[in-house]
Amino acid sequence: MSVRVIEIAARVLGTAALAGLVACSAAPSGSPTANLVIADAGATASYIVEADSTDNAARAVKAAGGRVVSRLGVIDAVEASLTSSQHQAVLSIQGVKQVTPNAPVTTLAAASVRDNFEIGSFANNDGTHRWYGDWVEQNDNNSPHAGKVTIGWLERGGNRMIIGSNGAIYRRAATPSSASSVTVKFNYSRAGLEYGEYLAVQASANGGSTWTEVGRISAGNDWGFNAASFNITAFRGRNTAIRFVGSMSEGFPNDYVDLDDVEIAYNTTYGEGDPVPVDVNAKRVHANGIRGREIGVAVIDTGYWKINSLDVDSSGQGRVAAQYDAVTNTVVSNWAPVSTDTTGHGTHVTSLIASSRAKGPGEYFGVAPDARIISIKAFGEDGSSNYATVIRAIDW
Ligand SMILES: [Ca+2]
Ligand SMILES: [Ca+2]
Ligand SMILES: [Ca+2]
Repeated sequence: MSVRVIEIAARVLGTAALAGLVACSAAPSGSPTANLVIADAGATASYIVEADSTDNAARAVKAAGGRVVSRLGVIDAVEASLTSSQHQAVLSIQGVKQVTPNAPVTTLAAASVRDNFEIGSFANNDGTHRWYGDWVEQNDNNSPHAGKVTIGWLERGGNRMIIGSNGAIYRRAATPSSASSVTVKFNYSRAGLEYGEYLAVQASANGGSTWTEVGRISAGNDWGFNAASFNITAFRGRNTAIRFVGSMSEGFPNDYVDLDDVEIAYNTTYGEGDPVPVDVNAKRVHANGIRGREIGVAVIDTGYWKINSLDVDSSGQGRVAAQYDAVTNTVVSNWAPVSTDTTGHGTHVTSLIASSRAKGPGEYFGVAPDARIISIKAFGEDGSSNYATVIRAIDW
């Protein structure tokens, strides 16, 4: 079974470029005529016509008087130029399964990593995506329950992060290198901050090797919380990090800043089903009950992006067994998927292999919708790596 799946995966990977092309240009719709506006009955528009085979799709287009522009073998379809009446005629031809307007689409979706500090832990995840690692204290005792930095400590009000004196804390998150906007947002409340005392807000594009101040919470006293946000788009990418650094003469209970609902918000082109919103056409494999169950597939590429159709198998069970970052030689997660791929190639390949998005009863977009995924990141933003990293990836 594993050999068959791998063979099919290899065949599919050879057509990845085509699938990507279709993915970027097609907007599948449940109703074939949805989104269709043609003012002039004689005007033509571009469609993707899917049938039970590419030949039959081409025959249907010709029978309706339309023009076949290109063949899309991987999805048993053709790209076609059709008038409104030809479009209607194609829909009525037996064997035609779906006619989709070939319109450009944008799949930008809002996403975030976030911590509401409801639990006294460095590891909380309250956003749509998981942070890349836990909060890390500096100048303190590495405890969320005591010291200059505390999280969710009930004696201090609970459900918030509190920073006093010269306490500092940072956390990393992978943000898409293609994101048009990345923002750090939080609520804050100050106590005892006189002139010259402040909390610095910093960002890093290299995981915390170097920091840049992007904002500052300066002197004041607050009865409630205020909202703050700072643009950190310049620090986007797989190694984005934020840090809060105290500069106060004393700690709690004299000088401190309460922080709550700390969030890095960004937009992503990874919507549900992306980056492979087309069927790889492994229906004969699926019809035989072969879905990759009990098989682990290791993908050595640019990493993983959290998408429901990858996070879970066809029965909704978690199946991302492990993530390893060979570039930094760290285990990123076990059974708790984290976004690490900020370019998309690794996620695209993983989707071709394993997407559990349902096409129809017993049919799935990916080849092996029930396979376990082991995602190994061995290539950086620009697709480059080195011998040692790739060997480390294979070895792991
Ligand atoms: Ca502490
Ligand atoms: Ca809270
Ligand atoms: Ca003070």
